[in-house]
Amino acid sequence: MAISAAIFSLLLIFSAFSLGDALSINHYAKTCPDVEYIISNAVKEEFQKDKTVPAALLRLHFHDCFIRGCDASVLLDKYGSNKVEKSGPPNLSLHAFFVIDNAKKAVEAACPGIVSCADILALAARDAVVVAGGPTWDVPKGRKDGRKSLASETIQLPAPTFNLSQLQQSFAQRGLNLGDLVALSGGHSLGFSHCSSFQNRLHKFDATHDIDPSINPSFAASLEKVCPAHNKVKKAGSNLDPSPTMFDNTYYKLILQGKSLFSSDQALFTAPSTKHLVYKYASSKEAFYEAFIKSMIKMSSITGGQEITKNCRMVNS
Ligand code: HEM
Ligand SMILES: *C1O[C@H](CO)[C@@H](O)[C@H](O)[C@H]1NC(C)=O
Ligand SMILES: *[C@@H]1O[C@H](CO)[C@@H](O)[C@H](O)[C@H]1NC(C)=O
Repeated sequence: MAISAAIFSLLLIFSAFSLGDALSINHYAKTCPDVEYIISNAVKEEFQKDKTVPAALLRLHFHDCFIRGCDASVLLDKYGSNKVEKSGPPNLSLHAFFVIDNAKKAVEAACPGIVSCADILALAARDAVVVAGGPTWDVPKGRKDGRKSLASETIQLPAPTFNLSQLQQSFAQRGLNLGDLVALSGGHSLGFSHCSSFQNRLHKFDATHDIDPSINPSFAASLEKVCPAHNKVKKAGSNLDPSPTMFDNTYYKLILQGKSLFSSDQALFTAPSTKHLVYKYASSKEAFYEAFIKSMIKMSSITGGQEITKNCRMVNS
């Protein structure tokens, strides 16, 4: 009885994995051998012009993977009367879409109809980390692109106001654990945030505090200056890290100092198991990089699509 139950659960595990496309590092070795070189050139070219491109690409890949799997649905433009993910509330930076367009054009010229937009985005996110000074790794490939993108589904993304149990649940729904949460949150080593994403910590935080007591007071005061209670400047905000174009482990050091931006960042410091990892990554860039790579591969292997789209902004007709 116990044995058959064990076999049954093993079967379940195997069938769950084989439902997805099997990804492999050599997926395009024969069909598009230069694909990685072409994409990294496209990323480097844009990075020369705009140092904020890596942050946008990394965030785009994360959002892609968290809604319908890494299927490039985040790249689709409005079709029919649907509002697509792109136009949903957590708005994404436009410049990253052009990088993917350029990469796709160059890839199609070399090997038409072979490489999915989801793979291009996964590779571009890796290249983004590399040009920003972070680690490199081999990206498994073979994703397919999805045909559906709905603005209404962007509410499924974790919110910056989430506490640890909400974050844990959001990640668990995608097969990611608390270790992955801590490592992947290190993506906040890059980029910028608008005031609206951390306003909750500065004004009317809870019944007894106007300002989040876990935030460093002088840091709170400096944020308060750019983001006053009735802030009217839509573009106002703060970098996520004092070195927002450089990928490193500063993010974890900021958490130790109460200088991380979001409640969701500070939340990593609220339970012993995640706190332990924050300390570990703050003191060792190598340990962070090793964990980040492992969790990126895990996150970017959540597949979901069906086709190889010709144009990353439109489903095939
Ligand atoms: C753990 C849950 C997460 C939450 C709640 C979260 C939330 C946010 C928010 C609110 C912003 C700022 C948006 C704005 O106001 O403009 C942001 C930016 C960013 N996030 Fe996250 N994020 C999470 C996880 C991740 C992950 C896993 C990655 C990548 C591995 C990532 C990468 C980024 C990057 C690079 C930016 C900066 C984007 C730019 O400057 O263009 N985030 N995130
Ligand atoms: C960004 O999201 C807001 C809703 O929060 C929406 O009104 C706006 O049109 C979006 N911007 C873009 C460029 O889609
Ligand atoms: C996290 O937030 C949820 C929803 O607001 C709440 O039910 C839960 O008690 C909170 N958990 C902790 C540990 O604060």
